[in-house]
Amino acid sequence: MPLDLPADRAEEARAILRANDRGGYTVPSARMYPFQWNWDSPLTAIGWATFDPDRAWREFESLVTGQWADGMIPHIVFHADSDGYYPGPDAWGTDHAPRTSGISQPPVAATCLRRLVDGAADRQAALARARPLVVKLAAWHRWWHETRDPAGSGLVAALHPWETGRDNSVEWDAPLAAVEPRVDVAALRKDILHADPSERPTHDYYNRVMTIVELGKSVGWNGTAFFARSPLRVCDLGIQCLLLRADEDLGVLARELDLAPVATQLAAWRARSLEAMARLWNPASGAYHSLDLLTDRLARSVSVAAFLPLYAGAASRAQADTLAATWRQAMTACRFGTPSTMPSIPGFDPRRYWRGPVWPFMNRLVADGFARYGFADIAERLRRDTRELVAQGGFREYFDPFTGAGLGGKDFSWTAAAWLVWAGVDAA
Ligand code: 9WN
Repeated sequence: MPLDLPADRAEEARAILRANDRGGYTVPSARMYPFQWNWDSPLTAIGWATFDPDRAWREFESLVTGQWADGMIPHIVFHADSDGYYPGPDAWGTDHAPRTSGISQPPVAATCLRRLVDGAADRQAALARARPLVVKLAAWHRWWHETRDPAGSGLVAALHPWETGRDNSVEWDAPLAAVEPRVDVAALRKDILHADPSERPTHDYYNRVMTIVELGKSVGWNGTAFFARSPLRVCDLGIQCLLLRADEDLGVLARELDLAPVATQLAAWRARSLEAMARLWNPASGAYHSLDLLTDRLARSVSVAAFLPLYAGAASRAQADTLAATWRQAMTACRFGTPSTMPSIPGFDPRRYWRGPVWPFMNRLVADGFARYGFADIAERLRRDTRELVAQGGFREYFDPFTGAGLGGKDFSWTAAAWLVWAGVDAA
């Protein structure tokens, strides 16, 4: 049955991107997140590309101005001052112009860049514009594969829950329990002024994650020292899979640009990471999991990242079938897919940040993965669910998987982009 959609949703989505534009970069949400975020930015750029391709390119070009000498592209670039967010630049205490945070975020940029090139009217001009970006993104991928995997195990490490982008996921409860809080930042928080506290992490969580920031600061944000000393070191299934996919996509661009050594290096990293994926599979749960690299324990939680091995092309046929069954099982409890944590997991909460709610942009990635393995029905179900969520709840940050209620920030950039490139587009 066709949905009864307001005719102007696409125009509303474009208006959100324009309103969140700060001149070359897009803030995720005007009041709540007033800077440029690493993984929001390319996922938003592909939305810009549907009506203003030049603006899409500038989104990438502004993001890489935050790149550090060691290759890292930080999770926030503070291009301009704003007092609406904590932790701001002073709390991070990094030494870079423009000012940045000290950690990274999931590497989706190369995949989005490939999409931009593939959609360009003039491919040769697009490749020429992509060249400096490809070189910079390859340096960032090197940072993941070397600084964050010094032993060359094929599993890259996140040192802070915010690096995973699924900041408050149940997956990080056990690793964070081992981080002794050494600061009290409750009075400094601004997120709970913009969103209902019951939809946000606890004070105890903030004290622990800011303790990790203090540790990073104490070692001068030196990548090697931070890796060695961080009290939290996890292989996040999300980063691992998004990097696998991004290595593949960056490799395609590098080959076309005659950057043969870069392409060869990317293929070698990808092969090593693919092989290491076996360590993340648990046949008993029928899913992949994140791994605590300090204790060598797989997370018990099954999160939305469990389906990203499909997006990465890392699952076998049999594993893909098992993952489809796992997804269908979770959906017997939910009206809207995909919950960020499966409802059967202790700690699941349908309204709290990354512990249950649905993120529209994440649905697009999961749907892409299922489609890649031939599950067109799941992909289409996800598109329709996302369409309905946004149609009835607006361009919110996240949604309750039971009721569909819109939660978190409003007028969200990557939700608008997911509409423009996917959820609001009629199926072929
Ligand atoms: C910390 C901007 C970001 C997203 C993350 C999401 C949330 C920040 C926060 O907002 O994280 O990076 O302060 O909660 O969890 O995925 O990139 O939209």
